[in-house]
Amino acid sequence: MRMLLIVTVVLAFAVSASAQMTMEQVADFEDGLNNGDWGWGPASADVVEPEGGNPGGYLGNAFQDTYYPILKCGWDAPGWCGNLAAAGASHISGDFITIASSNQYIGQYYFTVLFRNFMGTPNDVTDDVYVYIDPYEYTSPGIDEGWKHYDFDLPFDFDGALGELPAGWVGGSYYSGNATFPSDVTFQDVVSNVGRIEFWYNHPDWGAIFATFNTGVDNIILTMDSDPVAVESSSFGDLKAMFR
Ligand SMILES: [Ca+2]
Ligand SMILES: [Ca+2]
Repeated sequence: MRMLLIVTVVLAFAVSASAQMTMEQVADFEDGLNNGDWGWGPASADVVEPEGGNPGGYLGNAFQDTYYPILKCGWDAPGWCGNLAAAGASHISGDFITIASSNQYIGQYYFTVLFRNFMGTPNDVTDDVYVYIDPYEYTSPGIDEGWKHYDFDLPFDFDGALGELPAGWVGGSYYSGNATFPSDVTFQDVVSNVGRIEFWYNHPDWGAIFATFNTGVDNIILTMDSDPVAVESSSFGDLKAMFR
């Protein structure tokens, strides 16, 4: 009995110690909640369904007429955006499903996660800078493939020079192109000022045919050391403007 008590105390300590080391931001779409304000758009078609997820509730959108789905969190979504480097973000994962699509080849398209710095102007894409994981390693969930799990490591402690990216990462901007990271920006400039996280069902540098999509997502989990500190998303753009 005494041994059992000791074991219980040690276990309780171990659990509380590990809980202090990492934290997770979770969107599991239970109880009708959408933590992070995720959606594909149009917003009216983004629906938290109570059943059919992996498990339980999930976010679905059965009315997408587009080239390919892109799931986005809300602008500067609390807990998901801001200074993800300082927060020690190390991992993001999620479960995705393609319930139906008129593009039967969607499962052969590449899949990736993209982190965007709005440079202070969410309504103007021409100054945005972004980085994403080399999409050639992952393909999108195909029709009838069911729930597909994705798991991405985030090397957000990478401290590179201007224009430099960690191995396996690609960057882009409006003017340099979707697969050319600008030479006047660092990786840290982007990951320390994330305004939106986006999951792409295609290589960001590729076109696609126009099609219909019915998609779902569940269990988006961002692993960090601490909550991200919200940053004034205009700060980097303003600073830069001062030196132009
Ligand atoms: Ca769920
Ligand atoms: Ca912008």
